[in-house]
Amino acid sequence: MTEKVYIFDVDGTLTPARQPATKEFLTFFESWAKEHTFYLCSGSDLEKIEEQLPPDILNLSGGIFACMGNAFYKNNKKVYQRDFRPPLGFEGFLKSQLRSSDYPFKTGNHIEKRIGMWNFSIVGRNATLQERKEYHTWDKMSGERLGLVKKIEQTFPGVSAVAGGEISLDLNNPGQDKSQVAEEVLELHPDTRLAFVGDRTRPGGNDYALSKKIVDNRLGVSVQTEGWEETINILNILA
Ligand code: M1P
Repeated sequence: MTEKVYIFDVDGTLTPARQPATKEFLTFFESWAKEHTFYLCSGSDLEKIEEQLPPDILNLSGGIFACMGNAFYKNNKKVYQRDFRPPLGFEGFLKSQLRSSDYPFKTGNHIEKRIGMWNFSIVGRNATLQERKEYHTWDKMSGERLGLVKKIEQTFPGVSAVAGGEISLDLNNPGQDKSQVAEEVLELHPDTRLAFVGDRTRPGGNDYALSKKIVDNRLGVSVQTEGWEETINILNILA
């Protein structure tokens, strides 16, 4: 039988958004991970992934694709990194969007420069869990982030924007998104089928590009999850 290699998004898939994995999930996943080949693929940087998943899980993975696949770590070493080339005037544009936003409450750390991507948040990455929840609710009503995605892509064709998690946008050069992870994993495991699980696999989400690549190119399956509880059910079915 052809080997199956799993790829997991982290926030909203293995853990609650921006929080550590729950005890219940770890109890299940620690034994699952010993019997399967898997990689992690997050919009976050390695530092944040390490806050959310314990070292034994990270060490059992084949590797960690951080920053939308723009940095890859294996055996505690960085294997590669790809850089983001922002167009002229891009940072100024983001700052002007921040000033003109109708959302009144700003917490600081609005443009986080990561390897191969920037993360932009109107409420700011210093938001507490409560502040994050409030912005997320407001954003769902106002459609602010989706409006920003359109504006950015119209003004700067050299930038791709997705409303990744709850409060921010992930920004990168076209193609330097999670879709690049499919090729990287297949290079390490030729002749395998991929099984991707993510919570933002629909258009506009930051798992969409990878999900689409797997489905369009018949590389395996892509499954949408609504959270870590459902991920456990999915893995019990896919096994
Ligand atoms: O992994 C999902 C997303 O998690 C965070 O999003 P937010 O803070 O908006 O909930 C960010 O780290 C983002 O880059 C990432 O894609």
